[in-house]
Amino acid sequence: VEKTQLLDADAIRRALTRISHEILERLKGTDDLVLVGIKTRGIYLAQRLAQKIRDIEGIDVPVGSLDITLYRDDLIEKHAQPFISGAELPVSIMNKVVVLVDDVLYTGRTVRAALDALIDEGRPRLIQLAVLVDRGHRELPIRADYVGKNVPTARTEIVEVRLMESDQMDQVVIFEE
Ligand code: 3GP
Ligand code: 5GP
Ligand code: MG
Repeated sequence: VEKTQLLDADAIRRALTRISHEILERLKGTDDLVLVGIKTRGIYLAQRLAQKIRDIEGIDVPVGSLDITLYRDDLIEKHAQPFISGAELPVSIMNKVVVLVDDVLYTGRTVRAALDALIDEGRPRLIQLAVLVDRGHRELPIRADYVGKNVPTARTEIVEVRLMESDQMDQVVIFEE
């Protein structure tokens, strides 16, 4: 299949730098901030945002993770039911400001499950969402507060996010199944 590059390593780095500045500007600093990455690549992106915030502000922001599994074997099947299969939160999120981080936002069902999990863990004061790619096709009233790149897609397309931590390179490509 033919793959088209949406973001190269520099573009990913710049998008994450911009998002880290946007987070600091919108939240007026790092007070009560906790970053929570969603399963594999969202966790790596949350860790990178924390590193950038450390570079900019000299402050260590806690990074947690949520493992959300989809009740489906076909990745592009509709009406998937995500469920939380694990959570690691290094600090209490009660009254905290949580920025959820995922690589791709699609139907919004995973984020909805993540919101459930966070609210179960202790009521945060504010929850925001940061994603590297918003590919559209929401099935729930969910939007991202911070977006690396908006990419209009067909449902039949697949966005592949490759990150050094798991894929030996930084790149986002799109292709038709
Ligand atoms: P990631 O979140 O670490 O990138 O769910 C496991 C992996 O499968 C995810 O890993 C994601 O890349 C991919 N994935 C999950 N759901 C979808 C989907 O609806 N479409 C596509 N293209 N990939 C998906
Ligand atoms: P949702 O449909 O719930 O928004 O997305 C389901 C999960 O699969 C999320 O973790 C999301 O990051 C991931 N996902 C959805 N579509 C894609 C895609 O096209 N590419 C990649 N890499 N991940 C996707
Ligand atoms: Mg993801």
